[in-house]
Amino acid sequence: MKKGLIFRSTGKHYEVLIDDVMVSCSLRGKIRLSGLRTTNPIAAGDWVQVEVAEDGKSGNIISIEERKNYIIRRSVNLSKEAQIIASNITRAYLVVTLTFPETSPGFIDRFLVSAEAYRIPVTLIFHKMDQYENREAVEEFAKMYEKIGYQIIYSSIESGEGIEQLAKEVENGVFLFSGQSGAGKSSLISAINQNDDIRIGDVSEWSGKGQHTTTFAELFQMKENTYLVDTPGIKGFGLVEIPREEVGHYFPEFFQLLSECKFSNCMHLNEPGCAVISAIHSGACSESRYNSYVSIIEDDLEKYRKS
Ligand SMILES: Nc1nc2c(ncn2[C@@H]2O[C@H](COP(=O)(O)OP(=O)(O)O)[C@@H](O)[C@H]2O)c(=O)[nH]1
Ligand SMILES: [Mg+2]
Ligand SMILES: [Zn+2]
Repeated sequence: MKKGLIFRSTGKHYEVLIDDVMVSCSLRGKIRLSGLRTTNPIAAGDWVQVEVAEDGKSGNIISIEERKNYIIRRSVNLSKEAQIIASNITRAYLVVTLTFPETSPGFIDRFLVSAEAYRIPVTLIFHKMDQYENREAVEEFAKMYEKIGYQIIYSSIESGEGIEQLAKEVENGVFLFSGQSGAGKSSLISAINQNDDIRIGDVSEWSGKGQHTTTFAELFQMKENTYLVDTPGIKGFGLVEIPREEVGHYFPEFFQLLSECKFSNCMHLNEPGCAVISAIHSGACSESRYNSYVSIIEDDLEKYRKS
């Protein structure tokens, strides 16, 4: 039995890095995971135990090691089925473009809640900075998140801004790049990756097997012990698994105020003496964050509960 790291999958086949060799694996039987209903039992970033065939080129995945964390999203509206995007993430980079294409605050906040729930640190990358005529507007929006405690990077492939910093930061770990389709995830990954051949393994053979690049996340090895995860463009980000009373815990600036609310179990909706609502009124907290909060509770979680 050998331990390996899942690089990519089509849902049926898995490319697993074992002792620096890419082995094409399949999954025999069912792998049971604690009550989690997912469309994919194994995701990029998972560590697995593999029984490797004698020729060393193929293998069977026997078991999966416990995940340190993962990013999950509801795969279809009104469905309880969820998709694990990637697991065992050291830091997530959320690539944000405010206009090309538009990334909505709701999308950003849902991603942040998801990451907070599993304690995955997030950096917001405000990308394609070369394209903005009004840089100040982007910075003003970004500073709202900086104030809450998220790291911010401004970047552009065109001007080179932020690229060197980003390349230096990704060191030792699995670094996820997420964001809306067309935001520039794949471009950023190739820009910071010094390896000429970032795809290890026989890609020509692999790419015939399905649309893995558009459906599933995939790992790239940047250097030893450093992996970058490219994710498929996602249009929406439905939340799962979070009890509605807990959503407020994953908005750090609201959670901080909870002890000042009149009720210790305040949901910050219409309770009297709510410190969060006062903070929204005084401008200390952002209204757009609050709108996302309410929409997650009233929209996502209601749909999830009813399904
Ligand atoms: N102007 C500009 N365009 C960029 C930048 N980065 C990426 N793009 C373009 O944005 C489009 C989408 O990029 P891609 O990396 O495929 O996005 P992904 O869907 O998030 O992987 C492509 O046409 C890129 O050339 C940038 O910094 N500035
Ligand atoms: Mg891409
Ligand atoms: Zn409150």
